[in-house]
Amino acid sequence: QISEAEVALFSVSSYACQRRTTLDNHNSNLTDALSLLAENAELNNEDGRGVAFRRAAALMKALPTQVISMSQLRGLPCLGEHSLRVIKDVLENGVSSEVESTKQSKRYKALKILTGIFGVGAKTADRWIREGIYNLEQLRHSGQTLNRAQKSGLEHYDDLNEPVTKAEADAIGEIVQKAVDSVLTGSQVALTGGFRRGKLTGHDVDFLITHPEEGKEVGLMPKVVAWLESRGFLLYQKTTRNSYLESKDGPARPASNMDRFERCFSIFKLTKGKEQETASHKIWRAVRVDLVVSPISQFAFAVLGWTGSKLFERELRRWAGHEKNMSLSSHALFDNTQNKYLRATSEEEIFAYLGLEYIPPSERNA
Ligand code: 8DG
Ligand code: MN
Ligand code: MN
Repeated sequence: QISEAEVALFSVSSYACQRRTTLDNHNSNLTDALSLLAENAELNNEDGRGVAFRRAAALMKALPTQVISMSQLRGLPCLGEHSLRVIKDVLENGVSSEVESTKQSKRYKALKILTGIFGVGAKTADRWIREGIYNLEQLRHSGQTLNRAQKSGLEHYDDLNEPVTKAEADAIGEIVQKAVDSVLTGSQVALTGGFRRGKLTGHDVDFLITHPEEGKEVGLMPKVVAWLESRGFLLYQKTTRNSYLESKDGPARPASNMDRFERCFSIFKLTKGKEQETASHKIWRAVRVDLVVSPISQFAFAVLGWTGSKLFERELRRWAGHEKNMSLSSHALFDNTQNKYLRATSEEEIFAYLGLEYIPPSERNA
């Protein structure tokens, strides 16, 4: 038994963007439980609950040591009544009964399977479940009309649910660099998303493309896609054009958290190395890849916005709005007090404008 005096107390900032969150997590038993409940809330379109559990999980990820007693959590932010109940259950019983029953539930299992299909979100999955569809077999025989993304997602289901390795991300990076070099010399490709934060695996690979001369990047995406397509690298792609200039709600205040860059959601056909060849003798695998093109003037904001984690980004925007009266997006930072845009050419400058200590990508794993 540990006495009160021996218990280490933590002091942690309340915004995830004020904290350094590396990949080594001393409380994965607790964060796994909270993350599962967050995921379940999101799958049920309960966004408020989802964010509350995400914030609680992120706080636990940032703690420097393993939590062994509830008393250590006194005074910590971000832990609501419900999250504390889950944590207490895990500390006392090794598991959370709510997590266990969620995992076992027919609805959660079906939501996981169905949203595991690229192109299927929580709303579609819910509709299918209400029609009695709980798995891929039932979906295939249901006669449901699938869109192009969903058809492709179903076709490559196993590959797309297999984590992407860093080696695969690098191999795809080389292909993307080659495509970009071929269509516009001087273009730059940056790896963003989880791999930029140092993750060893991911659900996709995210790239940001720009050109040092403003305006040269216009129309780049269709050319890159055509290059990749003609060489058989794409199993699926959907390009959406840049809608930033036409937007009426102001560049730093997009109508949703979707940005307006020219972007391409794709599925790459990646040829496997000899060592990765499997018993199936399939010599390639499908990999989800996101490509985004940004003008150089917005590049720092785009890199910051696409590096994640999702919660870190959400917290940055909340910090900007609530604490600084600024609006941050992947395009720009607007100061509502001075009524002007704040220009930046690096992530460091953006953190400085926000009055935050610079947090490198490897410490944004909130
Ligand atoms: P993972 O793929 O390994 O699972 O993790 P990740 O790389 O962190 O997640 P992601 O889903 O690929 O998202 C990467 C970052 O991109 C994340 O910070 C959120 C951001 N992002 C989207 N969609 C959009 C969008 O439409 N606009 C902006 N600005 N950012 C987006 O995923
Ligand atoms: Mn990613
Ligand atoms: Mn992505």
